[in-house]
Amino acid sequence: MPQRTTVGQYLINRLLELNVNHVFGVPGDYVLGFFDQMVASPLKVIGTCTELGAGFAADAYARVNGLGALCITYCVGGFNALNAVAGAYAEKSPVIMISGAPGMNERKRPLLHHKVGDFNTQRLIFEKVTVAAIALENPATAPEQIDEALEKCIAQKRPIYIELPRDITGQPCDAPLPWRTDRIKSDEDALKEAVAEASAMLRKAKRPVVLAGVELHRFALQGLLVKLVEHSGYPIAATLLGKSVMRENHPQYLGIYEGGMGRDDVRIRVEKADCLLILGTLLTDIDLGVFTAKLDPSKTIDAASEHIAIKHHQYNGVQLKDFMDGLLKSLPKAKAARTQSNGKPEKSFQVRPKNPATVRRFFERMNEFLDKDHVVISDIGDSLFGAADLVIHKQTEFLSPAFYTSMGFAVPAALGAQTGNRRLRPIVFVGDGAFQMTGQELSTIARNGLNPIVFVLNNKGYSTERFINDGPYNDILNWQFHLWPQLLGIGWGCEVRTEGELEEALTRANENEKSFSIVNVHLDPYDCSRAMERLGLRMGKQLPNRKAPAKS
Ligand SMILES: Cc1ncc(C[n+]2csc(CCOP(=O)(O)OP(=O)(O)O)c2C)c(N)n1
Ligand SMILES: [Mg+2]
Repeated sequence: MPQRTTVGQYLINRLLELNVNHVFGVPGDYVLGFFDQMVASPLKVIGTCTELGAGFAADAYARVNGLGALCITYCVGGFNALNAVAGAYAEKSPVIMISGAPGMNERKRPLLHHKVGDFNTQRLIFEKVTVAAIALENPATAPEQIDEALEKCIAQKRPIYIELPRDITGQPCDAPLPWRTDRIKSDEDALKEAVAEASAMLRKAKRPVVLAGVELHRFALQGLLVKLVEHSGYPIAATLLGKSVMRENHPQYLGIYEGGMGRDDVRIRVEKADCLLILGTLLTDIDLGVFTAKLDPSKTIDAASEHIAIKHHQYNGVQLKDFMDGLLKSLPKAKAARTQSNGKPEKSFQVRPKNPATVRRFFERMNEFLDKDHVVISDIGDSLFGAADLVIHKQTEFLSPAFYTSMGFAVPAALGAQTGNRRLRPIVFVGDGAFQMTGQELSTIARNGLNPIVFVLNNKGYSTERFINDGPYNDILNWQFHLWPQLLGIGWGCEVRTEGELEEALTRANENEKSFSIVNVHLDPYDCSRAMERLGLRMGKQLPNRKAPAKS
């Protein structure tokens, strides 16, 4: 006879077995029973201010830890988290979303609170942004449904949705057997042919370059990437979404390639390559510098988890890892790898204490401030564009929603990333607009004794949009961001207007290891990063120079 457990307990056991030790979320009556089961287990429940915050936190936890989870109530909670789950889907982050639901035995009454449409509405909506959306309506089949969904989440690195009616969570079912990880195998013939074609192209090339993307991180292939690059001696660039997939002070590393938005030296090396080996990228419009990139498919090998294309030939059924392993075996070992300049400033930063803080000088200074124990988390806007030129010292230590580009990711992501790895100290770059969306998760950060340093790049509004189309709709209230510690009763904050004040803030924030620090960096609304300026220039746009909005 198989051992017995309950449906909720089965799910909890699987989470723990898969190294998900924390679940972010907000309770509600449809999910309280499952919250009680989680609290009684070794899982730690991290209550957030909003479900959106829980979603971003679970996404960042997944990026750092391999898998992440959130648990929320029906519809009012679920739809609050939808944007974060959609972002995780777009950017391939394996998030497990668990939602409570009305009990099966109460569904005869149609007008139950939180319900919208019929009892399938929430699941059907999540079907579009997950690789499996299941409702555990029958305890007998629940174990199999859970395992199938988890397998898809792990294999495709995309979110899944699990709906748990409140009267099912305590119902008996079979206990889990130990988790089996059967890796999907490549089609041998297709693999052989793909490796042979790619290897012949690369051997002939005089100026080959590797372009690495985010999937190498998601599928834990960074080690293999380093081996391949060091073996072949090829120079390597990364996409913005894949930033830090390889440590950026590696001698073969060129920098971030992002078409016309990126540094010219990197752009020229990538676009002038006579064979470009693209590995694990999504090649989004942002990665392609808003389509200013000029990549020639006839010189390109594009290998990712869902496709392999060599020039115009498509190969099906080839796993990215097997393809990279095959290349490693078939390419000759380089005599010596050429050392690249990776954009790290040679001169050390000279502080000009009285000068007003600017975006460019801020990020130049940050380049020196960053340490190997930091995880850099950028929200979108100039926080992301400016951070693109930072040099990240270790792997996997730059998180941002660089494709889906939802504002509000960074502060909750700091919660998720540091919960996933307590040894990492998050350095958060967030715009004043993005902070106003989810900054209240500082409260959850404070409650959990975390110590990120949050830099609010306060340019008094939606500057990215000012560069596209300016108008009064881009002005927002100038919050006193540095006063959050007073509101919460924990933390340390200050204002920065000059380079001298920034120095002082960096020292104090660094020393404040016990709680979060928040630095309100005042910037001119029309000041911008090099990337934003490069993009403007390449797109032939005149950068706006409107007068600053009235002080509020
Ligand atoms: C959730 C969400 N809403 C709206 C947008 C559209 N949008 C893109 S950039 C931007 C302004 C960002 O402002 P801020 O966070 O202050 O950064 P800045 O551009 O000023 O550096 C907006 C509103 C978005 N990307 N995400
Ligand atoms: Mg702003």
